Amino acid sequence: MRWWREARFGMFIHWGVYAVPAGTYKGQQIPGIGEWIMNRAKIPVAEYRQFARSFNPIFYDPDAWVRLAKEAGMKYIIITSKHHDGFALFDSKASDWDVVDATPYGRDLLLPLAAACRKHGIKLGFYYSQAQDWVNGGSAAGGKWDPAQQRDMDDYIRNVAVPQVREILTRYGEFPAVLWWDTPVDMNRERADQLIRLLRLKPGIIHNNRLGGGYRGDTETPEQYIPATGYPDGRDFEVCMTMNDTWGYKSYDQNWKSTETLIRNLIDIASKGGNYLLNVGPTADGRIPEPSIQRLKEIGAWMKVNGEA
Ligand code: FUL
Repeated sequence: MRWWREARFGMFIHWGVYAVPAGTYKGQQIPGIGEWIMNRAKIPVAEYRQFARSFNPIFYDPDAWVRLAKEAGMKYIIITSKHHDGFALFDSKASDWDVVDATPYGRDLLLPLAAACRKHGIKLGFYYSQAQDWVNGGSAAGGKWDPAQQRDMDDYIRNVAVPQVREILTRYGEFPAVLWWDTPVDMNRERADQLIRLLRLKPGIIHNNRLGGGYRGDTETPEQYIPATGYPDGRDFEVCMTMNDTWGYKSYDQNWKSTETLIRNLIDIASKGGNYLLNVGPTADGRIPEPSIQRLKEIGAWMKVNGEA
């Protein structure tokens, strides 16, 4: 845990096909977090898949993203290799619902990010939604809404989640340094065991407390709030937080926290021994929203004066 404890500050990246509708479906602004739009608006699988045709991140500049993080004083990046909508940012052999098979862009998005992180000395971790998968037959919070989702969950775990986690653990050199599980809906010991076993492929990998099946993982993950104190037994913790009110890009969410608030949060969390994982939600054409860039640059300027060299 040494590098992670010293890191204190990381960048969360929520990026996927949900950046195409960007919060609006059939002319309606859908309430809630943007990456949940498929679930919130009950969009049928076939229809949601069509969004991938417009996912074409031609402005994607992973080197610039990593420099932005580094200049803000961040020491690591966690990116959504696959979120609840099941869309993989890598070339998966276990599903055609990925950036290579389903989008005009057609290239693995994680490979150049791993290369940029390596070059700049930033650690890279992967978020992977192991339980919820609304396209490949995983679980769905609140129930399923399309007959196309009726695949058996054990079949999904065995034939999608397990091979995909193996893929992301073995293709990116020394990365991922972190496996960030999420929302253990319908996870049990047997399902979790199949996934945890794979972590042997990456000795020293850090994983969080969201796998399910009774596993506690290495880190606590308070979401959108800062705990009043540190955790009992000195459990490591990482506060994840949005800069506005969504993780995945929403075109009309302009409820940005001030830079001052973000810096105070970082200080508060660090004073309690935790890490701050601050989110950006890039657009479907591959840009980090300007208000996020501005804030990260301002944090960087503060870091230069007040941070560790
Ligand atoms: C939650 C997810 O459901 C959100 O979409 C987001 O990824 C957040 C960090 O974790 O539980």
